[in-house]
Amino acid sequence: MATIVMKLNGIIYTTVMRLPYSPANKIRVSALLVLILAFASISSGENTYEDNTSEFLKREYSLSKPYQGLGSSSSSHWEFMGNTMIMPEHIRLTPDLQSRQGAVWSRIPCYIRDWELRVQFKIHGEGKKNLNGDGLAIWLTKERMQNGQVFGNTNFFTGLSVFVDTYPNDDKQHERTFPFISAMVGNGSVAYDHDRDGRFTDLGGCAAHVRNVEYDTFLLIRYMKNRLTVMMDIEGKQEWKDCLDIPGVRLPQGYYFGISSATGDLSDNHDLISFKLYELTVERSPEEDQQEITLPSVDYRVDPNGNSNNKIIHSLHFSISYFTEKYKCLYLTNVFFAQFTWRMKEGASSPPYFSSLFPSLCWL
Ligand SMILES: *[C@@H]1O[C@H](CO)[C@@H](O)[C@H](O)[C@H]1NC(C)=O
Ligand SMILES: *[C@@H]1O[C@H](CO)[C@@H](O)[C@H](O)[C@H]1NC(C)=O
Ligand SMILES: [Ca+2]
Repeated sequence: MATIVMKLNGIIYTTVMRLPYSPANKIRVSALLVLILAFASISSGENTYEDNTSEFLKREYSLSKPYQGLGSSSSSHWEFMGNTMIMPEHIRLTPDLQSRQGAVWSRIPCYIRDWELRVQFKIHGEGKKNLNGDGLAIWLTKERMQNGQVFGNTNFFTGLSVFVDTYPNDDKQHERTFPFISAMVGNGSVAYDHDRDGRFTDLGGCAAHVRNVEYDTFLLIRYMKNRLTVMMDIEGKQEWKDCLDIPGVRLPQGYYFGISSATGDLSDNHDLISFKLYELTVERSPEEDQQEITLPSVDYRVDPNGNSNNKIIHSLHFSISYFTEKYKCLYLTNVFFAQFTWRMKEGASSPPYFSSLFPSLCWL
């Protein structure tokens, strides 16, 4: 791919040299450059994950039909609590009744550094849209088997959670459509604010139409090289759609996986169908291997009150810097983005060929 890009760049270079300056020529050159960028991102998108990553299902951290590893004996890998009911086809965390809570928790602390979790779940009930609640949460935390106000788990938790929030508690804000998937990293001293749907502490998220749908709904959570990615397959198309992608998420080892759910005045059936953890094998440098993390944290969090333009710029920045990191031109891209951000702030429209030039140069 790099050679193709190099060749294309060569063609452009000669074309630019030969063509007399005119607006039409300028457009042609811009179009070519945009094409190169498209090429570059397609190939890098494949490479980042497929190249040197192999995955293995870890049975001790997984749960699937007929849920044999789940029980109260200490030899079982999973434990359940609250109103949880184990059925042949699913684990019902809560029935479609008011004020119920249920959860299942792994008994084994997890020391896998890079992993991917695929959860199949089903949320369904009698209530009309927005007259149902509250949703479910997937956890990797220091605490386990506790009751509480955060989707059936304790508040001030320490670790990672991914919420599938089906009820808009904070109805003053209309910028979110529910159900809404979001993620949070807690360090034990930060509260999840249920009345505000956690928007002051979340790392972002996406709307996800997962309730009362006839097809299977899946969530994918990947934690690889301190990068948290959440994707979903909820439209019956057997393909993952992006929801959230955050670098610089630091999680300690030895935490517990779990999934919990709660209903309040409003309710739903919250069913877990399968929970599958895959270990990802990732190459690391010796320095990366030595990093010891003691408290969960996130290097960078987008300000929820910031305007959406900034959010787009930041997520663009992160994806591009991730791709280019591999090719050692992070610095160039950062300079370019500083300029780009500045231009956007000033209200100037950035010429498209300019924005595509830098990332494609990085590929040479
Ligand atoms: C993948 O990793 C293996 C060792 O883990 C190494 O020998 C191989 O060269 C790597 N392949 C690529 C394409 O980086
Ligand atoms: C926990 O996170 C909050 C918010 O990011 C921060 O203000 C606080 O200092 C952190 N606590 C510790 C013990 O690091
Ligand atoms: Ca809510």
